[in-house]
Amino acid sequence: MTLAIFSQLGSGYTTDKTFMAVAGDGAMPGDGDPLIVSSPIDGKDLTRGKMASEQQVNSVILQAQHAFERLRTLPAPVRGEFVRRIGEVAREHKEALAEVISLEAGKITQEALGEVQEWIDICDFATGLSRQLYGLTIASERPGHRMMEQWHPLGPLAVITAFNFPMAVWAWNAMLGIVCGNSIIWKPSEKTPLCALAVQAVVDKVLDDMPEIPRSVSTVVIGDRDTGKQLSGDSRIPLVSATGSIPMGKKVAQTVAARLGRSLLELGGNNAMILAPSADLDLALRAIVFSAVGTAGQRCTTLRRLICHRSLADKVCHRLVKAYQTLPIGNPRDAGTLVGPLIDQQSFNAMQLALGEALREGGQVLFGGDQVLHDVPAGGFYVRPAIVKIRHNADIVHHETFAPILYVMEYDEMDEAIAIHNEVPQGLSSAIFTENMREAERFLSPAGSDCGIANVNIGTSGAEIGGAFGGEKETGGGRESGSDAWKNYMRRATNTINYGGELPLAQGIEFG
Ligand code: UN1
Repeated sequence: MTLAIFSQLGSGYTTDKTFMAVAGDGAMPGDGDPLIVSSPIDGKDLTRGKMASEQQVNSVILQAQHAFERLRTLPAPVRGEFVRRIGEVAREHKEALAEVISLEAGKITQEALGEVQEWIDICDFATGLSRQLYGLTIASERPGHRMMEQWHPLGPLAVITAFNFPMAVWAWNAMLGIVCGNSIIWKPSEKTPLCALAVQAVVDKVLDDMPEIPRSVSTVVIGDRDTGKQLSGDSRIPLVSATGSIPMGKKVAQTVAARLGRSLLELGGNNAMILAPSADLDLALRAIVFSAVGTAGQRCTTLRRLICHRSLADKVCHRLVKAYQTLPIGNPRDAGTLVGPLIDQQSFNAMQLALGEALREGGQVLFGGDQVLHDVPAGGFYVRPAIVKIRHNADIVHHETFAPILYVMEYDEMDEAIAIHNEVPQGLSSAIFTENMREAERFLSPAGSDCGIANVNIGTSGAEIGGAFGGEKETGGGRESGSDAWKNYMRRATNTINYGGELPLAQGIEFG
């Protein structure tokens, strides 16, 4: 199918029939296994072709290595200018880029536009950062000596991304990674290759105007888990940044660790909100609905557990059910729709299995969970988001199901709420709604939420790019995007310089 973004940018990465499996420098159709890509909106094919073969991926790595050798010597602000211009082109084509996200990932238009905005924002952030890759100077214990640290580029980076943020997560990694002097090899989810190709078309457009940047600065390879495994196992790639499920992350981590490489992992969440008796319920309700049903429950930051004070539970459940009853579910491209489709049938099946499991474990479905078959495009998997009242320690509650299921559980004391909050293996995002300053501070304290993101009076999803994004425990420990996450993409060199005429040894050692 013909998408506006490719014609607007004059890119040949897709035709009516097929797609390129290597995009960027040396673009070519794939030699590997076949791939059919369909839209979650109506199940219709968007494109089909072949994925990149092992050999093709190998030559991409080689090219990325050469590009890195050039990039690392370019001044960081020049790399920043490149990224700034990528942001400009993304701005110009925001609607057309969002259209690809809606078609391929099923996001409603507002959220698809928001995702492109997240990419644009990180370009701005990274551009500023390109003049702020600071190291420290350190007081030396030796006379006539100076110590300092420098941050140097790392090498070609592999970026493995998931279907649910098919542009922004690449951008967090690549915009920072490039400013830090690295080349990027991107393996997007095989469910969203067109998003990656559209992004590459934007990069190409800027490359045409900036011959000083090596063309293999960022390359897309369309592949499946075998490509992921190949990239993870290749010691020419010092860092593999992977976003996706916990089982996928464990595989990547083990393969990368076996060669003592670095991995940056952003895996599953099982995000909770504590709703305290003093909470502003009108605000909380809005936050719950956006966090729990936004992106049809397919964000790693989606609200999955509501830990509600017993005194509020009935009222909150009642109001939530009312709100869920009016949610517009349907074609994500229609104005007004708030809940689009699940990504595919597998995802629908996983949701049904989880709901069955919840019932077996004594849960009570207060609303939804069923498939929506009327007033939605045929061929897609549309569901009514579910609200399930269940005990906090039911097994299913401790698993991430990538679908809109909100488990509601009750607590009596704040100690108990925090214990329930922290008892799951994942540790990405968290929130408390309270007007009580002590409770809020306690939630944010070392003895409070054990997550990488902890919020007060806002929901669990929809983080800004300026903060470091990521989480603890099985979420993988990585931090991407804002704050000092850039340090992940660089290597630190400690330098000691002797400007004196003596050679004093550290620790006062006399030698000879
Ligand atoms: C993800 O789901 O992988 O905080 C990322 C958020 C978004 C990013 C989610 N800014 O919900």
